[in-house]
Amino acid sequence: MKKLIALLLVLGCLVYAEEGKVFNGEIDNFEDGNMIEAPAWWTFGDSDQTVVETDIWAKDPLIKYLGKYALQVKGETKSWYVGGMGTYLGVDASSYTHVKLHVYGAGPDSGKVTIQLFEDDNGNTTLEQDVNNNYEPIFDDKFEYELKVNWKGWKVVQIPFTAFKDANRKDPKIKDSKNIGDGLFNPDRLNGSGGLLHFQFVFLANTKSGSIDMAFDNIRLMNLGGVKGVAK
Ligand SMILES: [Ca+2]
Ligand SMILES: [Ca+2]
Ligand SMILES: [Ca+2]
Ligand SMILES: [Ca+2]
Repeated sequence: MKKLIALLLVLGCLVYAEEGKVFNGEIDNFEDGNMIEAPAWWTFGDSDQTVVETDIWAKDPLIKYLGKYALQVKGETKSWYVGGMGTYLGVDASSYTHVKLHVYGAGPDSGKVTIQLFEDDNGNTTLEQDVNNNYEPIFDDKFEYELKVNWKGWKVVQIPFTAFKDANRKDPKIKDSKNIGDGLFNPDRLNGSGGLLHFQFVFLANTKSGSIDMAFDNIRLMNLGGVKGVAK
């Protein structure tokens, strides 16, 4: 009996360790003052991401929602693409309907951010990526939404999952293109699926040769009612 209890305790701890903390929709508010833990973000390209103190925006009406820190993103390009950042989630996002975040723009030419959601379709909690093809997914869906940041100051942005488009599906106009993933936005953790695996930003300039100047805070998933996410 003692052995059985000990075994159950060990199993309980293993399950707890694997589950980690319960996902409540929050992705990052940068209040730990960094972007390398809780969650750890990876970066790519030439965009410059810096966690900054929010007092530089003290006069902004939304300052009270920003806490002490937010993430500033700047950069330059000669060919549209500047860079990006992403993080691993591995969560069941099926009870949420929107991506919600605070976005700072520096005016009409702040740039564009493509928000990417990668979810697991072959039930292995991993996003298999093709290192020879721009790290594109091999088996799992990639959904995208492009946000043009053309305002000045902080703003709340709410994007319904239904506005995201399947970015890796067969396009008859593109030779050799094929359907990757199951074409459904199904970020649940059923049948071994890791659910919503990666959350990623890709930054682009408005003009071929140009710069970006924006900031982000309070990045999260929300359930705002309406249609639950089935993007097409
Ligand atoms: Ca913050
Ligand atoms: Ca996978
Ligand atoms: Ca797809
Ligand atoms: Ca899918």
